[in-house]
Amino acid sequence: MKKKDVRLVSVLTGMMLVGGLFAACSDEEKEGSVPEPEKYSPYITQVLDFRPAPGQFVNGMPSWKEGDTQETMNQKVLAAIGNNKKGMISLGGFGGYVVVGFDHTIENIAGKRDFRVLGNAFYAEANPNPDMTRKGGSCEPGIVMVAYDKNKNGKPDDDEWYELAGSEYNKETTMKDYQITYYRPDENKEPVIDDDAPHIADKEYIRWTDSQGGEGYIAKNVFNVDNSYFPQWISDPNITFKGTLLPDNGVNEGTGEEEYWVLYAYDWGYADNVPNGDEGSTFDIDWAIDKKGNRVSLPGVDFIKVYTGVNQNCGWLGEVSTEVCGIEDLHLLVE
Ligand SMILES: [Ca+2]
Ligand SMILES: [Ca+2]
Ligand SMILES: [Ca+2]
Repeated sequence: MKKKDVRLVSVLTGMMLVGGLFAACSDEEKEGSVPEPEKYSPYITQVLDFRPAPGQFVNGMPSWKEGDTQETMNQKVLAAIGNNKKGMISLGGFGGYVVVGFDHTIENIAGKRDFRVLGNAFYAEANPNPDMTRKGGSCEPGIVMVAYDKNKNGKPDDDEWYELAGSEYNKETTMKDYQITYYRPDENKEPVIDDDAPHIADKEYIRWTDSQGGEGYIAKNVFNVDNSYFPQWISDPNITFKGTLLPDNGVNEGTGEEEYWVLYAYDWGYADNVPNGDEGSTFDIDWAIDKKGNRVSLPGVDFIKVYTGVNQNCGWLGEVSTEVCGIEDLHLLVE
């Protein structure tokens, strides 16, 4: 009962939000003749970098074509998720990231959430595990980092980045300064089939090693066999990512031979972790912490980075990969 109530409330809240947005749009249209244009855009206006980790939707969202470079891929990402387009990009496995910017500084207003990160997370209607109280479905949490352009050079410098510490930040199950390296695959190699996993086309497709002495593979699944899972505009033989590693959030709740993956949401503070209408998709710049874990007080942010925070392969679903559909400055949107 309680769980249903909570869900109902969140659905209603979502509907109210959507309703509010529509109302705002029509109000603006009505006032079209009044010369009071918005000074700044509430949406992403620039994409500075896009470096997904290997994954089944890499080279597809956005689509890579022969001749594309980092610069043209950045433009494609902007065309997809910038300026309120609400398309979608996939960041691939752990560490894969996008860095975006705005035409103004998103203000940090005290006591208020400041921006929303749109993803494609949703809650499952059913769960074979009747005892589960956590919300889950397709939740693929990404870490959010922010940069305030303190030296006003129009760029996010290394010492200007801060992580937003979400609900898992201080837990022992979360690993700081985790590092992973993915190795470019030989696309013509003999696939390694798993007789017990009919949905896997190559279980040893893209190898990775990590800073903990671990190793594994991004598997190729039968649903996405035609595209390479390794970002094709990057010519390096391997790519390395570093960041905060969240614990695995996918659980196979299936009984018997049937796989039934539920990807659970974390409590708060992650991208692509809860549905876009939920308050949990909004962020407070006051959650920023420095590399030592100390709170920092930022007047606002000029750049935002989102990266996949989990390194997990979920059977036929494939790797957990954060998707991003847009970012909104909440203070510039009419409430
Ligand atoms: Ca704030
Ligand atoms: Ca700067
Ligand atoms: Ca997702």
